Amino acid sequence: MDSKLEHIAQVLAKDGSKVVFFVGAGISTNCGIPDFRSPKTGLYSNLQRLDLPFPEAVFDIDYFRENPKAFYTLAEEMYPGKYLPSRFHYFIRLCQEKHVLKRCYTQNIDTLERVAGVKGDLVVEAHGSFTGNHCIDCHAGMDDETWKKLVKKGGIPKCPVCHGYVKPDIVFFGESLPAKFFDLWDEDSGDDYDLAIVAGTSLAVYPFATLPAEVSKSTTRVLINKESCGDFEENPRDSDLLLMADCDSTATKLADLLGWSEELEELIEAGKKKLDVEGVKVKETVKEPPQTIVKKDTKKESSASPLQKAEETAAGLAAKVAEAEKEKLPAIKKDKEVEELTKAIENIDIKDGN
Ligand code: CNA
Repeated sequence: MDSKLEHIAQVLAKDGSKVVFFVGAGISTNCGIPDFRSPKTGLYSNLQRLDLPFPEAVFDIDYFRENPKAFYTLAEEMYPGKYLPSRFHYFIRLCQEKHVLKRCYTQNIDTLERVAGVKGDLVVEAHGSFTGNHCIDCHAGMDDETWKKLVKKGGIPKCPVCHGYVKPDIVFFGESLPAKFFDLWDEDSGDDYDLAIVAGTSLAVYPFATLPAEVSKSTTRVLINKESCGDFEENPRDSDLLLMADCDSTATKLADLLGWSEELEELIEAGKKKLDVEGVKVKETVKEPPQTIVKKDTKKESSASPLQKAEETAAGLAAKVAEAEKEKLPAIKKDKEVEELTKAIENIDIKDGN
């Protein structure tokens, strides 16, 4: 058995251990929700149908003010209630049950940590979530049911008070992160965690991406991701543990090592029963998926299509760079984004939008 996994399991099994998670879209891809930046499958590779000037525009507040339609199309597809948590979400929950979970910082807006049963005070949704909607002008609230009904009909929810657009409380590029994020990180960052588990994120969006760099030197940092990224690449520590692997298969292996497998399965089964959701797009949670190691240079080699819309692509990139230059997207690490976009463009697989 992998000695890194054994080390992680030993820490998790210890009484009084303290673990913090920093997670991103990669922990929800097995639920059927695409991430942003995975080549071919990521949202940014499949947004041609929304006719955007650059991929991030769909989550950009300035673009949204002028062209809200693209976001609402995507929001209808991504709205919570259609997806079940992944094995990894339930593993986080199990850490809570074992009293080792101190906090889970998530960039995800899908609320699947909560759906898996992680308590609200232990989850920090750094980029907000679909729980709540507000007018972008006067900030009046709108209840979820009304908002959903309007969007489902293909409409654009407008504020009954001032007629501004009403959007869910997810943080767009150009907007501030919730106060809860800053307040809790102020509190948590001084803590000596035993483990900081970073999973399913490219660590490309700031300020979230700085969190792993800010944990104390005595904390063992773990990266569970299909590729290396962020501070793990730029400022690696001797004690870092890199697992270039699927999140769910790693959860399965850790649960096996810890003797938690039965409880993990029970949580997953109970979750499925409880969430009797119409039209759930569940990819059966993986039991033994391959340990996919995606090396950066091999991604480039895969299926570059000659059918790309070169003009659109070039225009998109140029617009993206111009936007970044103007600091309109402060949260994005520019060079990395452009590099990722270039790769995504090489791998575009035009889908029919269903
Ligand atoms: P990202 O930039 O798309 O990166 C995802 C990372 O996860 C990549 O490095 C992938 O290689 C990796 N990955 C994908 N699937 C797996 C897997 N099964 N196992 C291990 N690794 C995997 O996404 P980030 O979260 O880093 O970017 C932050 C953005 C994404 C936030 O603003 C989110 O709001 C936004 N986002 C959220 C969701 C969601 O809520 N589910 C979906 C799409 C985007």
